[in-house]
Formats: sequence, C-alpha cells, structure tokens
Amino acid sequence: MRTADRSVHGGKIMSKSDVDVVVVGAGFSGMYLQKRLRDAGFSHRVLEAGGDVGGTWYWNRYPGARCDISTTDYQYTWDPELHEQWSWSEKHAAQPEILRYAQFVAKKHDLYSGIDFDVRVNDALWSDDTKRWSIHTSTGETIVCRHYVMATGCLSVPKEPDIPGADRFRGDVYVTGRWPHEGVDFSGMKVAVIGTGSSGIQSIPLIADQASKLVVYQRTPNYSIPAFNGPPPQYRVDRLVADRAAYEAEARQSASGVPITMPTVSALSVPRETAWELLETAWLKGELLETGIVFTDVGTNRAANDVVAEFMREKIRAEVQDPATAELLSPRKHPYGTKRPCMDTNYFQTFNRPHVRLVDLNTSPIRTITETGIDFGGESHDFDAIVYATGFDAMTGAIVNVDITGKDGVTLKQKWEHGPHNYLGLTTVGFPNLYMITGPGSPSVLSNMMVSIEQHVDWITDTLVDLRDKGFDTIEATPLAEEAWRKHCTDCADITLFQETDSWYMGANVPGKPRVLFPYIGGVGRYRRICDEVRARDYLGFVLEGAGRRQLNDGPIREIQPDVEMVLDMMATLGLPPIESMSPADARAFSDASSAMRPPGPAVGEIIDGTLPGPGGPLEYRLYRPSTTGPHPVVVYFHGGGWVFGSHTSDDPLCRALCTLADVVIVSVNYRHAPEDRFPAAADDGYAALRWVADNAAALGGVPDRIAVAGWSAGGNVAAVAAQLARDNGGPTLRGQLLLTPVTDGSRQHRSHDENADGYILTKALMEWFWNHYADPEDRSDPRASPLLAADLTGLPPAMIVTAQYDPLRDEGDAYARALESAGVPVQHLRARGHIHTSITMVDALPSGVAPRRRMADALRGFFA
Ligand code: NA7
Repeated sequence: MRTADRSVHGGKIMSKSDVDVVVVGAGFSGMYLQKRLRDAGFSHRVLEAGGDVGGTWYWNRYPGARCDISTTDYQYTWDPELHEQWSWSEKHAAQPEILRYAQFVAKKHDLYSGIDFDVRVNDALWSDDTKRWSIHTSTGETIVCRHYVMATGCLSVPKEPDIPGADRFRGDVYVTGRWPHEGVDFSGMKVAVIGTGSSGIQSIPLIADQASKLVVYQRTPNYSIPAFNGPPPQYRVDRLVADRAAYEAEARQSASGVPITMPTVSALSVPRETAWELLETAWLKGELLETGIVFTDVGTNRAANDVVAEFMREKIRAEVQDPATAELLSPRKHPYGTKRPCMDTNYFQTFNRPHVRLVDLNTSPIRTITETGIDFGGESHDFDAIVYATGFDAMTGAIVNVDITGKDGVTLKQKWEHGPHNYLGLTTVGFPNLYMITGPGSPSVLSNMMVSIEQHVDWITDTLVDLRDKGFDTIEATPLAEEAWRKHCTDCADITLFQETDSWYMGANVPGKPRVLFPYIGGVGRYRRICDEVRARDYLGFVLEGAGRRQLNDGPIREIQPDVEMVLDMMATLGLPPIESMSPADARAFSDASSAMRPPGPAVGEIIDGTLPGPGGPLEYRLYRPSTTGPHPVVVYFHGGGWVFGSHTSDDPLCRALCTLADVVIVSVNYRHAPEDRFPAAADDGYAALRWVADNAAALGGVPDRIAVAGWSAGGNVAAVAAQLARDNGGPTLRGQLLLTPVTDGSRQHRSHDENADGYILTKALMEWFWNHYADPEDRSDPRASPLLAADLTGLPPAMIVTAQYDPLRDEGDAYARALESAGVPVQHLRARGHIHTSITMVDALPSGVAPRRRMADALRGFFA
C-alpha cells in the first residue's frame, strides 16, 4: 500500500516532503496520533515498516499470541462509536482479532490513506538553523518536519539470538516476534523452543499439540496465571454498560490503566489460610493484574512477595505430575511481578505430555547449535525447527535503532549510553521537538498500553496545538527538569523489588544495555496528573522558542517521595479533622487510634517495660534489647507528639527498627505532657531520665560509658536539650545525639514554616497549637525550649540531624546542624529528599524511609565505634 506524493489537506495541496509532523509507526499509537493530528489540522506523514497497521499485533503472529489485559480495557476509548460497532469475542483476544480491530479502526477513520507502509526511517537529523528535523527513509526519500514522533512501540525489535552456533542450523528457524504471515504447521516435527517468557508460554502448548517431539529450553522459570479465557468478564461489561465514562475515567486515574480495587492489607498481616483464600479468589478471575494487588506490599517487601510466590508455586505443583519438573518450572529467584507475569492456557499441563521435555539451561547449558539440532548438557538432539521466544530489545531498541542526531551532532544512542535520560518519558534534552510515545520513563509496559497510548497522544497533540497557538516553533526539556525526573523515577524504582531481578524491564536481557528500571513505576494516574500539571504550569521544565520569543519555565515537577505522596493522597480523601481543632484529650485518642493501625515494626530480642524516678513523679519507659549478645550501647529515646501526646510506646516501630539496625539498647522514656505540665516539665524529665539511665546502664544490660540520646520531633527537642543539660550539669558524657526532624527554635519564624505550612501532615497551625500548649511566648527563647538559641553550642556530643524537605520544621533542623557545625561539633546532616515530618518514622509502611533509617542506625553505630 502506498500513498500519492501530494495530498489534500485542509483544502490545500500539501508538499509531502515538508510537513508539520512525522510519525514513525502505525500501531495503536501512530493510528490515534494520526487521527488527532489530522483533526487538529497539522500536515503529517506516518511511516510504517510493516505492510499494515497494528504494530506489535502485525508482527507477533506466533501461535497463541493474545493480549494479557481484558478486551474490555484493551481497546480505544477515543471513538465512542467503536463500542457499538465492534464487539470482542473473548476476554483475551487472539492476535488475528486484535489485528482485525486495528484494521477496522483504520478503515473507519480513513487512516490508510495517510500511512506509508513498508518504509523504515534510516536516520533523523535536527537542524538548529532551520529548527526542523530531516528524516531519511529506506525508500531514499527525505522528509523535513517541525516535529518528529517515535510511535515505535516498546517491544518491536526482537533480541538477536545470542546462542553459539545459531547461524549454523539448517532446519527451520522462527522468531516469535517475526512470525510468518502464513502460519507454521509443526505437525509431526521435532521442535525446540528457546525462551519461557510470555511468547514462549503462550505458544508452547499449541506447538506441543502439533509437534511429535518438543523440547523447551528454559533459562528462568516464570510465574504464569491461567487466563481462563472466555467471554469478556461480565462484571466489567456490566460496569461499562452502566457508566462507560466513569469506568474509563477510573482507568485513567488508576495505577495500571485498569479499574481495580486496590488492596488495604499487608500479606504479612494475615494468616496463611486467609492469604490463600484471597489469592485464590484473585487467581480465579484470570486477570493479569489481580493476583499482584491482593496485598499492599507485594511489590515492595520480599517477605510479602514470597507469600504470593509460594501460592503460585503451589499451583504449579498441583498441575505438573513430575515433582522434579514442577520444581524446575517454579520461579524461586525473582520476586513475583518483577518480570512480567504471563497469562497462559494449559502451559504447565503441557509438561505432563509424554513428547514434551523441559531442559533447565542452568544445569544443562546449550554448548552449541549445530546444523541439525542442539548440543546441550552432554546430549545432542536433532530438530526440524527451532523457535526463538527470546524476547526483545525492549523500550529503547526501536528508538535508538534509528540514527537520531540532535543538537551539537550528538546521537540519541550516545546520549543514552548510560541510561535513557528523558523528561516525562516523552522528550529528551538536546533533541527539540522529538517525542516518544510510551517511551522509557513513562508507565508504558507496566500499564494497560491502550490507556497510556491515548494519554501520550493527547498530551503531544495538545502540546503541538499550544505551541502553534502561542507562536512557538520548538519545545525542549531543560537539564534540571530531566535530572529531577530521573531522580523521581529512581525514587519510585528504589522502593520496589524490580531492581533485584534481571529482566527486560531493567534492560538486563540485552548485553551492554544500562541497568535501570526503564518504565515509570509510579502509576498511570499519578503520571497523568504529573503530565497535566506540566502543561497547567505553562510547560514547567521546558524551554519554548519561536518568533523571537523564548519562554523558560524551569523547575522539577516532582520531588516528594512517591510512597509519601500516596499517603498524603490517601489522607486527603479521608477528610480528617485537623488535630489543632481537637482538645488535647481527643488529639491523644486520635493519635493512639492511628498508631494502632500501623505495622508493628521488626521483632527485637527483648522488651521490658518499667518506670524510673522523674522530678514530677515516676516516668514510664520501654526498653528494647537486640537479640545479639550484650551488653550493648544504650540510646535514650524521646518520642514525638508536640509535647502534648505520645508516650514511651508511641514510637514503638521506630524504636524497634533502630534497636535492630544499630544493635543497641533503646530506652524510650515518657515525659510529662502539656498542657497539664507545661515548659520546662518535658525538658526536666528528659534530662532526669537520661541521668537515671546512664547511672543504671549496667543494670539495664548496657555499657555504662556508651550512652547517646535520640528523639523525633518534640522528642528531638527534648533530646537536644538533654544533651545540653548533660554538658552543663556534670554529665553524663554522651557519645552522640540523633535528632530526627527536631524542633529547635520556637522563638521566631523560619522559611520552611510557611513553605511547608500545609499539606504535609505536620502543619504550621498544628505547630502553633503545640507551642501554645507547651510554652508561653516569653519562655520560647529559653534554650531548654529552643536549643538553637543556646549561647554556647561547643562541647556537645557528635550529632546526626535528619531534616525532611517537606517539613515545616526543616529549617529549624538545618539551622541547628549549621550552628553545631560552627561550634566545632561533628555533624552528619541528612537532608531527606522528598520526605515529610512523619514519613521516616513509618516503619514497614513507607519503603522510602528505609534508607534514611539505615543512615540513622549507621550514625548510632558510629557514635559507639
Ligand atoms: P521475554 O519475556 O523477554 O522472554 C524471553 C525468554 O527468553 C525468557 O525466558 C529469557 O530467559 C529467554 N532467553 C532470552 N535469551 C536467551 C538465551 N540466550 N538463552 C536462553 N533463553 C533465553 O520475551 P517475550 O517475547 O516472551 O515477552 C515479552 C513481552 O511481550 C511480555 O512481557 C508481554 O508484555 C508481551 P531469561 O528470563 O532472560 O533468563
């Protein structure tokens, strides 16, 4: 199929070699983009290497190829008529039906006439003089365009067979991602399949139906869920019929692009029988995403993940008759979900068939492929055909395969040598007016692609319209925004288990590829909100130029830790009354109730509750002892709660974490609370408790001269004050002070009080409420209330101060760190990027707190080293 050299566009004849936009690829992305560009009046060319529309569904014609997202969701939403005109025969449609759907849409919207088929882009060159791209194609044509869009798909370049002797084999060779259009009849043939990812797992049962002998070569066993294919799921159909718009809106704001009920329980918080019941219900749905979202922590906690992994292994054992084969098919090394789980029909059962054999390449590696077959593990087998189901150069393969040269002669391949640095997964610095659809740094392969494709196409088209309307010719991301996006993507990846696994998500399947998590794991809804916000903030992170004008609106789009943001979003939906509107009694009850719902924290060797004498009466304490052999150094810990609420047990998970991580005894001490006991009661109690613990260290199982103080928030204030009082009142001598987001100055305003006044749990109003309960204004400049104001800060013990970026108290902590340093006190200052006042204390709830807590524990170890 070829189009004419000139086309009628918007009533005028356009030159086909000079257009507004060139789009590469006519899969679902390119097709929708073409529709939008045409409707918006942009001249354009769509270049497609294949002979028809459909992209991945044009190429992947291997037996059993199906989508793994239900067809209720794996379809376009932009044309409501399609829902009346097209109906899917199955929940997981097979490749021919999906290709027919693409063709149907292309015909309906007259897309064929605007696509050049069988054309590859050889290279693309940006000219900073003309502000245009020159695209050179395999047909020898040069097309000049203002904007250039890679709609090339994430899994479109099959990985080269990287097995010795691969080119020697004289029998038939097939690659799943480049399957012959006429199909293959394996009847009576001896067949080898190499690879057990989705393509292998889908095709193996059907190849086994025909072949006389089938040997499957497996390097890594995969998790696979039975598809239980049939009609589209009725409960989804019912919801679509009842309110399609609401369903689609929910999909767009969801985590993965499919409406789904998000979990509320940890896999570690329920007994095994309950876990199994919940997993069984999800498993029976036969939907890819269900099993992975039964529990909150499957993606972030290895122990929680093991619960699901073991459930899946049990299913394999139930299906596969030979226990040794079942074990070989059971994934043990990689956490569930860190390679894309597969959907299958009779995959595991296939290995019960007498003519099917599984070979574990870890114990029987392929020595070489020969002219007639495969030599492996000391055996030699002849085959009529070898099927490579060995995967793709995913995410970036198709993009960097085209020689794209941006500003200053730098190619994209060169720029991405160490990782696919980009902004929003849509654009990249140094390559103005170049856009990627579902590129690295966007949710893409971790989502329902249809939802992600539509979102990218809409964003790109809306942006092009904005540029045109405002008279700008070019748009380019800024280095600052790109680097901030890289950090945000890394923050998201760091709290997951993905990095533990060698997967194509991590670029690990292709030798020499940089090892980063290529797709954005922060979720479809969050990602959409971010992209929308970039536009709403007038292209934050972009420089726009044209007609002698330049608009630079620089800045990072997201710095908050992703799990912290999730907590804030969740709290916003609860509509809780502000604490400062409560009485102290109600605030205490509220705080206790919140604490009761959190994960308990790690087990410690021993817990002892006791009391110690304080100036105003006995003070309760809780001692946490590690399971290692003592005596241990002792840390006297003071809880948070604004001097008004909390207790010696209220920071229990944090105390447990510090005890185990730092291998120290923690003695968490209660102190008198305001407003019943106002300043300086807490300060007096803190110092008295410190003295008592130091005097009784040996009896408590500690080392007498190895004492430190620690505290969080108001407890950080009590700890800092206790350290000063110890210096000034004859001891004890402290080895260190660990202050987590401490209050250090109640006498004046700091910038962060206003910058982070609202929206981050601890608010400016709440801080004032705490101070009003605790201390009269004239007392607040007393160093026992505001340790920052002490006339002399020399001679204090080494400090570790942790401040959080989005904490109203941030600048107080920063100021104390600076002041101590100026006074010659050794200070480690951890500025916890993207954290809020409370997040580092949320043990086992917020994975992003793990790293800062480790640093805190390291500091404690360092104090005592
Ligand atoms: P995948 O998921 O990358 O699977 C490829 C498989 O091939 C996987 O089991 C690989 O083992 C195996 N492989 C790759 N190279 C070799 C060599 N040299 N020797 C032996 N085995 C090898 O690709 P698919 O096409 O199955 O699926 C891709 C996506 O398409 C899928 O996730 C869905 O989204 C649709 P490894 O795991 O690397 O040890």
